[in-house]
Amino acid sequence: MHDSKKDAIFAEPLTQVSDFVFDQKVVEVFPDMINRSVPGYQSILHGIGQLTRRFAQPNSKVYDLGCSLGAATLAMRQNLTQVPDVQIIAADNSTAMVERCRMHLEGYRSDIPAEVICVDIRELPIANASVVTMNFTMQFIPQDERQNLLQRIYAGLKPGGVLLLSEKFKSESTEMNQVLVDLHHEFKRANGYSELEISQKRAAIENVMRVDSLATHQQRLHDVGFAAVQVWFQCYNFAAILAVK
Ligand code: GEK
Repeated sequence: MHDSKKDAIFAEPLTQVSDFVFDQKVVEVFPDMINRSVPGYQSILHGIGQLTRRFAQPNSKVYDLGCSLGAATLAMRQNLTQVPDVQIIAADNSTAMVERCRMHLEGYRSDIPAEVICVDIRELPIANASVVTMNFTMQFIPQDERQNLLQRIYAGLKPGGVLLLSEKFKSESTEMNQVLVDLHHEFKRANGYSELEISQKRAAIENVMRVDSLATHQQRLHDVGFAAVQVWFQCYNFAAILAVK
């Protein structure tokens, strides 16, 4: 399913667990990490491809914000072959990710131009866009800046353009949230992560990844002006939303 080194970053006991960073060590194991940690990751990538095929417009730009190694970029690019004059912009603020992403994209032949930019997506100009993908990136943006970023994405989209937003979320009910969290941890255990790995990863990511409820995401999307907002995938506490301008 994926070809990458096994993630064992949190396999050994650490005296102090530092905040999670997207560095070289993470780049080396990233495909394995995300496939074993995010339920439905491959299905979501497939859906991003399908939705891109449906909503991409001629003479427009397609963005992948927080592209990591370019998995969503590739899924989109494969589905843009019939769209004239389309250009892909992939962005990430981790230099290690961006370097590997460029190498990765070069490994696949395509006539569709794709530029990989090392930038904080809060600073990236967005214009003439028909599809903007944020596949598990919004969760790393400070919560009080999410509305602003969405406003800029909305302003940069053409009429009929879409935002494809995938996120880990929390349930508004404490009880139900615990059910979803437990199911997710069972999923990780079934994929070979130990209790120690699960708990150390959790401690590392706690301060850098803040999750909202699905209702909060949906409300924000409506507030910035999106005409239609639809959850098109959910597995446990992971979901993907389609928002149409
Ligand atoms: C995939 N979309 O495989 N600006 C730019 N990039 C950022 C920022 C920021 N402010 N904050 C975080 N990132 C990918 C997976 S991973 C999801 C996305 C995860 C980047 C960060 O460097 C990392 O590469 C990515 O967002 C999140 O489809 O690891 O859970």
